[in-house]
Amino acid sequence: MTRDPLYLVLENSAWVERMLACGIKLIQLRIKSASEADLRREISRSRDLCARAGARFVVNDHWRLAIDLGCAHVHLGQDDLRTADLAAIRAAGLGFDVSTETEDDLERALALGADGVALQPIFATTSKTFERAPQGLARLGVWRQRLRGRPLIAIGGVKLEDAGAVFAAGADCVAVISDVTRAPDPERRAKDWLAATRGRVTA
Ligand code: TZP
Ligand code: MG
Repeated sequence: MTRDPLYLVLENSAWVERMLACGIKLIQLRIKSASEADLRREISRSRDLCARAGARFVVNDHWRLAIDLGCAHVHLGQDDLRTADLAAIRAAGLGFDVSTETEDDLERALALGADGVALQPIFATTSKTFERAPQGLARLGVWRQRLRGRPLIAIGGVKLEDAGAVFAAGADCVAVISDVTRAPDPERRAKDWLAATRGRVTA
């Protein structure tokens, strides 16, 4: 899929609606704990909101529901890869991105033909727990070389003030949670991100 350089990772459809209203064009719905009924409702609603706004919509983790609900793209972690049926995902016409931390993860993502690869976490973050130290910017350059033209997503601890350096280090796309959703004025921050990233050419 064509990437927008700015990728917001959001925890419910209310956030999706708010951020679409700001002009965000690439959104991941990341719900870690909910009943199947709630998941179905949130995924369907977010899918429809994104479609109406002309935004790309990515479902984190829940690849079976993403297939069932006619979504176009999923994001899978290394744990998800242990159980995900990639043939079924492909057969249903979905694309998939994969999270990576190590060289082994990267090799796996490449071997599986991931459509995009996320490197995590670039900087320290409180939005997700990691055992390893943050990757740092130089590691993005290593991933860039190995991925060739495949899209590279930078995620974890990235603030608007870092965006230029993160793109310069090789990222095509920056995925963000807290710098927008925990900003004093999330709408203002989303718009500032859009202004800073508009016009970037991405993979
Ligand atoms: N996956 C890797 S790092 C991360 C996720 C969901 C957290 C990103 O959140 P923040 O607040 O932008 O660091
Ligand atoms: Mg996952």
